[in-house]
Amino acid sequence: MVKVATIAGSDASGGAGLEADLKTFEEYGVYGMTAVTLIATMDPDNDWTHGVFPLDEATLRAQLETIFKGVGVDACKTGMLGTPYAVELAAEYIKKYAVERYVLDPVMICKGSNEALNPGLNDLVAERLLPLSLIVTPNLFEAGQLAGTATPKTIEEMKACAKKIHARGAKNVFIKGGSKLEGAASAIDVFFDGKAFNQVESAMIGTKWTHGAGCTTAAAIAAGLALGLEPYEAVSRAKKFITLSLRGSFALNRWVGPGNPSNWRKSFN
Ligand code: PXL
Repeated sequence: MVKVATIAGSDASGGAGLEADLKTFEEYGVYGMTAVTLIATMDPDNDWTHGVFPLDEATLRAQLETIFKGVGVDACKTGMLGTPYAVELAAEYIKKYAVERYVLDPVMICKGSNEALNPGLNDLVAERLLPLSLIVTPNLFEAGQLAGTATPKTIEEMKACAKKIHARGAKNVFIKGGSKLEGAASAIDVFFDGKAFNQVESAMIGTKWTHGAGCTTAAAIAAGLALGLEPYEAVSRAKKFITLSLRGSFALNRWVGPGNPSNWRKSFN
């Protein structure tokens, strides 16, 4: 059985974080394992305000021992890390166990909350984790932050960011969110392997229920890599997977709605 680990936060509402990762791993037919960094909650009495409850360092380390020493992985991804020690521990285990297929989802912001979760942490993530990553998957905002530029507004600016992020050590850069560029007619994401650019394109999906889309995309890429796909193949399959997932998106309540990672099954009916 092919095995994939996610080092990420738990989203109590089930749409993002490690819940989205596990659902995605299941759809890819790979075995999922989780090292929980924090638990994210949302307050229905306070306009769905997010709470973040990190697990302590020893608890995180014990989970990483279980996974990396006790079992072994074919690929792993990181999501919301939340604390400096979670960043350091993720780097330590990825290095110690020489994980080559590592996908860095540089989660900096949650949809529904519009401030960066922990701005001080972003530099540490870039320093420790970018050089270890086979693929990094920023959205437009995160790409600007990692590149040290403004948030890209055009495909050309996305490409310029991708070059800068590659220069900081990521082997492949996949910038998502081309659907949000001004005047975008389709959802164009940018992939850069250090030599050439590829645009990964899908039709625009008119939904505001996109909670967990970033997590699902990165999890799908990690699962594809674990199954032996090359980076660009894993990315283009993940793009198809997230497009189908978003086609099945739905409201959980008046604040939030996720995609549906199992929605690809309908394309065979
Ligand atoms: O979608 C980003 C994200 C990642 N991880 C966790 C989250 C969220 C957003 O809510 O809760 C745990």
